[in-house]
Amino acid sequence: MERYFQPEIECAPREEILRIQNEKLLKQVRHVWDRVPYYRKKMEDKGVTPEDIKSIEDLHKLPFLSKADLRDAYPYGLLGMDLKDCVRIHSTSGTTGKRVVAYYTQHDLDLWDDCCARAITAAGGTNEDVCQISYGYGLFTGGLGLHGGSHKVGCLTVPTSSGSTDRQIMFIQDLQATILCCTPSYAAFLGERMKEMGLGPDDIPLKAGIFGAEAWSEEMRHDIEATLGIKAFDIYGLTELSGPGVAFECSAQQGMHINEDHFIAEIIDPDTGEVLPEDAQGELVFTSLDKEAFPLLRYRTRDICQLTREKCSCGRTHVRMAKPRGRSDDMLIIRGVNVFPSQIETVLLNHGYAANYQIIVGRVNNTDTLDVQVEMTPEMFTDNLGDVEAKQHELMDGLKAMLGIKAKVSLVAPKTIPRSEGKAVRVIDNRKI
Ligand code: DLL
Repeated sequence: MERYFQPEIECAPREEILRIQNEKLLKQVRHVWDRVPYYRKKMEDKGVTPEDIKSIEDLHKLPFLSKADLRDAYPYGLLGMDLKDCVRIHSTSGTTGKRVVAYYTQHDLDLWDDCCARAITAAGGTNEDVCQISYGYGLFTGGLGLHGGSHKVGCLTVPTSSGSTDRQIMFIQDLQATILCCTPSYAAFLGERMKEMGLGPDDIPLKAGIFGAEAWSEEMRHDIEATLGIKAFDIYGLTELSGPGVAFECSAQQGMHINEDHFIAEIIDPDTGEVLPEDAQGELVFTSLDKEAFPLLRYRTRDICQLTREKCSCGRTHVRMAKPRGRSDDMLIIRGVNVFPSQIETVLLNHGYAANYQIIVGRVNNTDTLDVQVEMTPEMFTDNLGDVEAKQHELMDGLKAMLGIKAKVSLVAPKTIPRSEGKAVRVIDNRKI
């Protein structure tokens, strides 16, 4: 039986969702106009005032906000409240530039917790569950976000944070954890470590996992589900919009429901900014509807995906987003061809490899090179050079068919590629150095 945390809103008729969105949008725009001079100036430059925004039909009139704006306005430039009314900050890791800092009032935290509670409930969580949070705690939003949601659901919350893998497994067993929250790459690593310890899915009580914060393929989902003996649910979010829980998967596992009473989603052409039909593939843009401290209108996520409004068997009525295939900034352009790391992952997992790989991009004589280092699993490990070469050629053919360009494949021994406790580092682009 499908469970909902807030059924009246999660399953509300479309007209009701639209009514809520229209009402909240007007207030949010007014709040930003009154309290955020940085964005007000953008509106003025575009010749738009709050009076021009009468419903979500007028959304397209508002200017976009980009990560560059957030960096520009760092640290306080986009604050929508007095600092004395804020109670928390979180921050992105800043791997692709200066950190972005997000602010929260108590009201913002409360709504964020609701979003995460919806996700945990959709994964089957109740107050009977023991929920182990193995996302990093701290400035990263994963740990404290799911933590707040778990409290709201009434789960017994185990705040292990990431790392100390053997201890994580001990807690899962000793405390009888039924729900695990972490990045998919860390879930895969936990499974790998369990195997080494001689533990199988029947040795642990887990029944569900809530995995997100990075792109992961369907093939990886199947692997994790089999190794841990669970149903694995995807969860999406970004620091700028609060953190995890902007969208989450239900039992249908056919895309993630976007919490439309808190966020409006649009799909745009990343090159021209033109609004595309929702079911077209493009860049996801979000407008927050009820944030106080860090309201963002038309924020460009750089995540590439598409939306569907097809009826979902779970009964929820909120629009669903497909798994993002990665950020537009993750997309590699190799010899003029667009390559997403997730495409490479799909080929590797389809050929029986685990998601332990690294993509190394370089440039030799003005030509891009693509080298995929893939770990052999312990079962397939061999030092017979002929066998290794045959396996490499098989993968090279698979990659050529998927990407349309040639990649070099180097098979390496098990456990030589570094494991990640948080978001995995898949790409090393030496062209940028
Ligand atoms: O990763 C928030 C989060 C924590 C989401 C825990 C889910 C679970 P950031 O560090 O700001 O926030 O990174 C946000 O990560 O724009 C996407 O590119 C990517 N991302 C997040 N969730 C998914 C997902 C957190 N389920 C950026 N699938 C986003 C694919 C994801 N990519």
